[in-house]
Amino acid sequence: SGNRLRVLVDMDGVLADFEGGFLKKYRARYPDEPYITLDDRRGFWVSTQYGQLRSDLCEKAISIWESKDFFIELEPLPGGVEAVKEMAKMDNTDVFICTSPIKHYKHCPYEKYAWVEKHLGHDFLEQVILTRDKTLITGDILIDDKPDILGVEPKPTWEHILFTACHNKHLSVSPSQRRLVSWSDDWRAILDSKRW
Ligand code: UMP
Repeated sequence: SGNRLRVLVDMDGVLADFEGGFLKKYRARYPDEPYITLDDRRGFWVSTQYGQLRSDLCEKAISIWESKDFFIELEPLPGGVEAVKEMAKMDNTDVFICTSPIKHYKHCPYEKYAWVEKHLGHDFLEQVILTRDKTLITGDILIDDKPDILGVEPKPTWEHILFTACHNKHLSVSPSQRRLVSWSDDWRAILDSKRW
């Protein structure tokens, strides 16, 4: 493992369409309530923006992803599953899925494993890391759509590659922050830039 590349890949917003799945189920459950189009999404926290729209919509939003079958029914984002499978087959490359479960644990952790099994296969369950603190996980690269990834470790080992999502596309990030615009973007070059 000494000179192998370790890639950590986030799940919601990177492999699984959390935002699209949320909006579809929110509109079905609350057809008479206002909503935020994906084009108007700003900020990582859906619940915060819905709470700003009207205070009671914060808990209505939360009720959607706390429901049974929310996480398992998320559609894969274009090219993500294929990219992860290809990465995993590359020489000297280890891929882990690094995802934060919600604290309402009745369905989410189970369904995250079930999603990986369904889309990447049973053997890929070996690669799943559930953690609320990604700064504790050692890796060379973390591909994640959350702009600020903080935790108890002030100097994480990984370079955060910001995966573009509806909520972060307008953000001007620091010049040193690299982005992956989609899975059609050149993720292979980003991996190669970290090899030695
Ligand atoms: N999540 C919330 N509130 C929101 C948006 C997302 O709790 O407003 C949850 C969904 C995911 C987790 O389980 O946060 C995000 O995890 P990562 O993508 O950071 O792994």
